[in-house]
Amino acid sequence: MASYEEVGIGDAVLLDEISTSAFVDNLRLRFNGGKIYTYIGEVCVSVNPYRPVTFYGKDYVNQYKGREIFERPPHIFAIADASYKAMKRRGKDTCIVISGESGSGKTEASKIIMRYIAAVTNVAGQQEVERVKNVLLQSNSILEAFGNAKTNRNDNSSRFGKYMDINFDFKGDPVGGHVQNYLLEKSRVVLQQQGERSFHSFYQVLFGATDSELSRLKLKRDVNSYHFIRQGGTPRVDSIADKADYKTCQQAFKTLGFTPEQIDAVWRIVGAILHLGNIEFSSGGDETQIQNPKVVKNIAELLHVSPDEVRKALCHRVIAARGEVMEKRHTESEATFGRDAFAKAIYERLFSFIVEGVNKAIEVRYEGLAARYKYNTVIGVLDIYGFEIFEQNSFEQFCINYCNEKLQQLFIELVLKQEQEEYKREGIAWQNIEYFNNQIICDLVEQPHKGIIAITDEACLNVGKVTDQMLLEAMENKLKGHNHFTTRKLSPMDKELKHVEEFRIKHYAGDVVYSIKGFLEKNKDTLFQDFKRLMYSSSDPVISDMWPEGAQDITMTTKRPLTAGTLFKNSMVALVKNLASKEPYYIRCIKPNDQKSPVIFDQERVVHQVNYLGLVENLRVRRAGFAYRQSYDRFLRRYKMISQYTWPNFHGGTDREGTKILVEEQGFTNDVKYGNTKLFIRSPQTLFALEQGRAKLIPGIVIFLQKMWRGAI
Ligand code: AOV
Ligand code: MG
Repeated sequence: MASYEEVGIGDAVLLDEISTSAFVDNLRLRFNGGKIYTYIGEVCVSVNPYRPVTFYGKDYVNQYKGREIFERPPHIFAIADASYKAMKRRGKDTCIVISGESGSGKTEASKIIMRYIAAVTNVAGQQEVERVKNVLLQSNSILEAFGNAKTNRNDNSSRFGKYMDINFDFKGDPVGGHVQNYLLEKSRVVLQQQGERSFHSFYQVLFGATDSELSRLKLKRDVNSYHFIRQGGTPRVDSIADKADYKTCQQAFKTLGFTPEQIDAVWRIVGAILHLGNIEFSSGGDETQIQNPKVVKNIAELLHVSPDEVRKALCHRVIAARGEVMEKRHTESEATFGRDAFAKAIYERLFSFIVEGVNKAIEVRYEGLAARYKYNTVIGVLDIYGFEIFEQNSFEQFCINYCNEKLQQLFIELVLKQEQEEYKREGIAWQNIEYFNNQIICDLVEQPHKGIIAITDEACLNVGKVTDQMLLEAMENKLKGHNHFTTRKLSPMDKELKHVEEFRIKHYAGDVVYSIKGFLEKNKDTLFQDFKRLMYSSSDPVISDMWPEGAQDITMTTKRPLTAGTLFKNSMVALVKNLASKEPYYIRCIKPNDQKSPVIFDQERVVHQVNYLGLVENLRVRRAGFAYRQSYDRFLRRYKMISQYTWPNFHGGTDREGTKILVEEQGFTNDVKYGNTKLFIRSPQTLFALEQGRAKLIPGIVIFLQKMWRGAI
């Protein structure tokens, strides 16, 4: 609450003026004063401090534990606590949705929330709960090792989406959980932009494994020897300790109960991918050959398959036509394409295997008490890849940015809905506030038949005949005139669209130019059957089990699998449905500058983010009706000292009546409305006055109480 704050205004609802500049000025003031959290009612805005801060320790946990949001200065702990209390006291499933652009602090926020929940639970010290908490916390280091990478926006950028449910028993202790992962950006395995890296795991093993481990993986301790991971030209990153992270990751695998055989297989697959990247093809005559058979041998040894089968799978594909099985030799470019698809697929499968392992370690075990009560509530924490714009944007950025559109849509619906419902529930009249509704952009992407995903799917049906350029033309035909979509052909005067193979989407968070190149292939996501059979043939059961579809008979016709775009869309629809069924809490993360600096507050960048996150509209909605609301009992408890009729206790009736007497005596009647269970206060000034009245009296009350305790009164 404002009166506690020494820097700026803690809850923007109390600002004198509601405007973007007033809101951002306040954020800047607070950022410069080391206050990174600011509320808009119960929404927590977090500005990335880009430096280690000291306010997450046990002392802070104690300050926020069990308290109401408005009682203490803004902090992410208060939001975590509110969500935890709603779950524990009211039996509600809740979720904490963390959003913001790449590098704004979402992943850090999700970890802080999990550590807070771990810190406030299990006072009885039960062993199983301790184990679950430990697994929940340690799972992060593995998931980040395999799913995060350095990008030009963030040294530890999440390249997958993560939604984690934490299950609680009837006492409010965590008894298990579940991780749902969303689309890993697997193209990174074979390709990185300048200044970026592949997934951390590759560098961790090269810098962290012992000499003997490396020699078993047939690897050299030299990033530049491996084509797949050297393209970005930045093998070392100051903020990343690959060697130590490798150790942490190994330890986490053990804690999570991965067997030594599984851990060994994980790193052998990572090693095999590094070797795969060095396979070179030549096409002497029309025979595509592998130039470096030694590398094939290494791959075969690591995957426990026959070298001859590796060579065959890389150079041919077996096809069944009219019941006949034939071998068809790849062209050099087909072979390179196959190799890359193979590397991406086995990494993606490995990642799913790891997520599955994490889930096995944290799934709820209904033993003992938990079995008897089976009472279970959930807190979900969503940490997903943030909105991003790169030099070159492709299918992956398209999916990531669509995901952010969906989350923004959810925010709009829920924040408005919640507010409206509260007024309705409490019997208070209310008027709508206008938002920019991004539903139109969600539709542009996901609508059946007319959306970009549907158009791309349709093009993918015509195998071999359609090119990316033709896909773009199909989009131009169907989306002509759409306010949020354009191409060079549709807007010839547009200087930004330099190439014919580009299209631009006007996202809620900014304009992004995408290159259509690779869209069809990435959507189809082809992997030749031969590789599936190869992996299934592995004599290592860990690897073979990852590829059950390799057992399938070649002559069997298979149903066309869903495309990557449609799978992603379906998973987003399911995610939003899940989140909407829970009581949501929001953390809105803001990136103060693009230099990762703890001292720069780039006004323009922040204004941009505040605008697209709709924070000022959020603030208006919160203020339009009533800045503050409080249940009658809490209100009375907090302010009863102000009135002689209510101090030290009100005996003349209900809390509502006591509240009414206090409000009338103070002359605030015209500024409040009495809801069914809560008092609604319209203007921040009233709250200020109440707070000041309280603050003035408190020193006197403290002295009074001290004297009383000492027996002086
Ligand atoms: P993101 O999750 O939002 O980006 P991160 O949580 O990875 O962003 O934050 C990026 C970096 O900012 C971290 O590695 C820290 O160095 C710093 N940082 C963020 N929050 C804090 C904090 N509360 N205290 C100290 N440092 C912080 V992305 O995953 O790229 O969308 O895809
Ligand atoms: Mg992240």
